[in-house]
Amino acid sequence: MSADAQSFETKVIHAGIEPDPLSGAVMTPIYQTSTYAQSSPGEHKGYEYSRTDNPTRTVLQTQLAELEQGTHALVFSSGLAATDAVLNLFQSGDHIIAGDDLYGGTYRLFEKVATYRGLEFDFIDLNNEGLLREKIKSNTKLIWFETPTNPMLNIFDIAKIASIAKEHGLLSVVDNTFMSPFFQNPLTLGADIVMHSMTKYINGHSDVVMGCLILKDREIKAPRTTWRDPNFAAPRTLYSRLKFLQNAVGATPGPFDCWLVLRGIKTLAVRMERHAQNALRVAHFLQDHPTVERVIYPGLPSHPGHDLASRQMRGFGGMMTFFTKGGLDQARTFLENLKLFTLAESLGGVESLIEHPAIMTHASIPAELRREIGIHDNLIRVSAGIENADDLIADLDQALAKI
Ligand code: P1T
Repeated sequence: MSADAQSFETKVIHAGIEPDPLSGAVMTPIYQTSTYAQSSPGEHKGYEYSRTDNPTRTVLQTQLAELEQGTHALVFSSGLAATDAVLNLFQSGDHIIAGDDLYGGTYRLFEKVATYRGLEFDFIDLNNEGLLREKIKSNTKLIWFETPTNPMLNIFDIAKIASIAKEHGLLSVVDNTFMSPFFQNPLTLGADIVMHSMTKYINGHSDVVMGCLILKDREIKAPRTTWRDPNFAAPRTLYSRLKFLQNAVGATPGPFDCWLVLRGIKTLAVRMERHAQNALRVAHFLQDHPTVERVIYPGLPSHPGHDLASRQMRGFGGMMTFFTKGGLDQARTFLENLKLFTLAESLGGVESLIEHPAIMTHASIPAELRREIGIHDNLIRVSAGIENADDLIADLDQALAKI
């Protein structure tokens, strides 16, 4: 059976995984080495130095490419390092259009670091096609977005945005962290690159920080060259350019972390199913609760993006946000009284996490902009874990009663 014909549940166990050629080990070994012996200068078994390549990392990259239906994947030492590799494709004066709701750290990287390097940004509602077309300028190179977005869970139309990008010769990148490849595959909808914070669902156990880029390789236009060495031929395909950057910049994960993710991926399908089941139960409970003002979960028909989400996603995931009645004091009281949910940044682990975006994950977004996006002081974000849903609801119920 070809790998393409296999179902996702089979791929997470088998895709890219072969018994170790040296020993027959069924589980991928941790090649805990920084360097590799050469028999003569330049003669080696395909590995020279672990920043450049490592066999444990290679297996992980092969598997990720298959899960997202891409041809190539590259892993980085965090989601933000993966994002930065994409930014490094561009140079001063280039313009990027980004969705108007992003993880706070991504916004900070764009606004505080990349802007300093001379890149220009517009953050817009990408569902407003007229506005998107209006913002595309002669120096625009990229459209970057999350869907569902963090933390407001807005849904953007991947196929439509990717086709507008193609029309204008722009790259499109989807941060697919909230869905994982189990529920959504942006490459099949026309996106050029999928980015994941693997710190979240892909690893799934809150014990690794890592990111990746997955793509279908193609020729890209070489950017205006600023290389001092006229003999340096900049890699011409998207993958070779990003692979060059992965090694040249060097934000690569170690082999043990790669192995932990390989282990975590094996349960991705069963975890995602349970995350989504629990999230729907919790969303219904919160929606009916008298101290809750509004729940935002793409799986609820009341979500404005529910129909689009039903078309482009295969499930609704484990993330939701809701507004408590009252303000910061009430939200704080609720969060301080939870016993099972852990108050912590991050998401997508087997354990349920909860957080306050305005003070925690999205604090780096200026207060005025936060309010425009909808990140008010009574907004709470929930990452539903895979525990028993009744236990989760009982915990939320007792803490809401304290408000
Ligand atoms: O934390 P890191 O692995 O560098 O990934 C950054 C990142 C990128 N994209 C999305 C959608 C994310 O949610 C994140 C990280 N987010 C959190 C830590 C959080 O609690 O939202």
